[in-house]
Amino acid sequence: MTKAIIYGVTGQDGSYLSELLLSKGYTVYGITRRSSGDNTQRIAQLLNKNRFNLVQGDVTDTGSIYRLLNEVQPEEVYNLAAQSHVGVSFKQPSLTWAITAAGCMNILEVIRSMGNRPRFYQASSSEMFGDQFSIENNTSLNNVQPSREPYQDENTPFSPQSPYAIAKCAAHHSVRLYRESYGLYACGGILFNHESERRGKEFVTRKISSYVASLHLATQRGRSIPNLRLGNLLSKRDWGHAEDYVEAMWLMLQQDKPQDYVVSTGNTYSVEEYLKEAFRCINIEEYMDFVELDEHLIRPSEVPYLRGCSRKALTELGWKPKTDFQNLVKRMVDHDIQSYNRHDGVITYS
Ligand code: NDP
Ligand code: GDR
Repeated sequence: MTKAIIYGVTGQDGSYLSELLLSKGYTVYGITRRSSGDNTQRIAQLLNKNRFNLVQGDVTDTGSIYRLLNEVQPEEVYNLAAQSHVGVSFKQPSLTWAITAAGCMNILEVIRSMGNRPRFYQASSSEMFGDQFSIENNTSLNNVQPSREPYQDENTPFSPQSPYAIAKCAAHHSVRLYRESYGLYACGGILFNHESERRGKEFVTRKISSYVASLHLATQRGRSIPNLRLGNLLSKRDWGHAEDYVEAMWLMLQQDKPQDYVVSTGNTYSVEEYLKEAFRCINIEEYMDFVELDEHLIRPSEVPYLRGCSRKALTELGWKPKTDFQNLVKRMVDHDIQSYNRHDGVITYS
């Protein structure tokens, strides 16, 4: 039976990846850091499954990584642990570095020291591209449609624009270095934004979908609620669904040769377009009547445009996204409306 360790199991991706690996017959060791409160809402449905084990650990603590990996002797290790909020990384840069950059190095070092080395997946990010993009005539992103729009792929240079992105670049380069210097089977999945019904509420898509749900409920009850405060509405993101993206993580570790891959939909939309689409789900066209721009939510530096080209993942991994933008927004808004209705104003992750 294949054993996998997942750092970051309590997060959005950790929960979907656990479900995927369990469905493939794996035994999963999900690592959670010590918390004074319950941080297992996204994996509540897995806690009493036979092949799922929740174990305490932390990527900043190398000794615990060493003991755990040597005790479990897994075939695969997925590092999804991070301080993953770009805005927060400007306020807590050292913590972001310790978890997001050094945490990856800590795991790599332990794997390097092992006799039976597990395969390693690192959650790299499109944020590493920053303000860089490539242009090429007649590019076919995801081999779906011809296009002349700028895009990012495995050959686009990195130009990180936040402490978070700097930390992710350091981790990504560490993965490459350990692969090339020590022969580790280690891959960096350069994933573009992926969202879901389990997305953290502080990320813009979930912030909007949960607001729209609460507005819908309030209107039905004849009440009003304060406006939604947002920062930059102009930035463009390539948004997919997390459930599709964890499959690409797994596929990367099943190849003959370890490599890095871009994972994306190939389509880009502005934050304002997401906003518009979300309000459309509750039949409101005049969405700006409910929005206030808050300059405190504007970041010191922004990533203006992300649109990934996943041709390599498509041709080599056979991976393809299944959920398009309109479907993603609808799924998130519908889920939040149902969740508000069921739990009387409380939003859930399942
Ligand atoms: P989340 O923020 O939802 O999850 C992050 C996870 O890391 C949580 O389980 C968190 O635990 C855990 N964690 C934080 N600090 C530590 C630590 N010191 N030791 C162990 N675990 C820790 O992120 P996502 O699921 O959205 O993303 C997964 C990974 O993919 C992250 O590394 C993220 O940076 C990266 N990524 C995400 C993208 C996206 O669009 N979602 C795109 C590209 C990359 P706790 O629950 O206790 O906070
Ligand atoms: P991002 O996601 O920074 O792309 O990082 P986020 O949802 O935080 O921001 C997307 C864009 O929306 C703008 N924005 C706001 N963002 C937030 N969070 N809150 C707001 O109120 C708001 N208003 C406008 C932002 O400025 C930005 O342009 C995500 C994370 O999951 C990372 O971990 C991951 O690596 C990248 O995606 C790919």
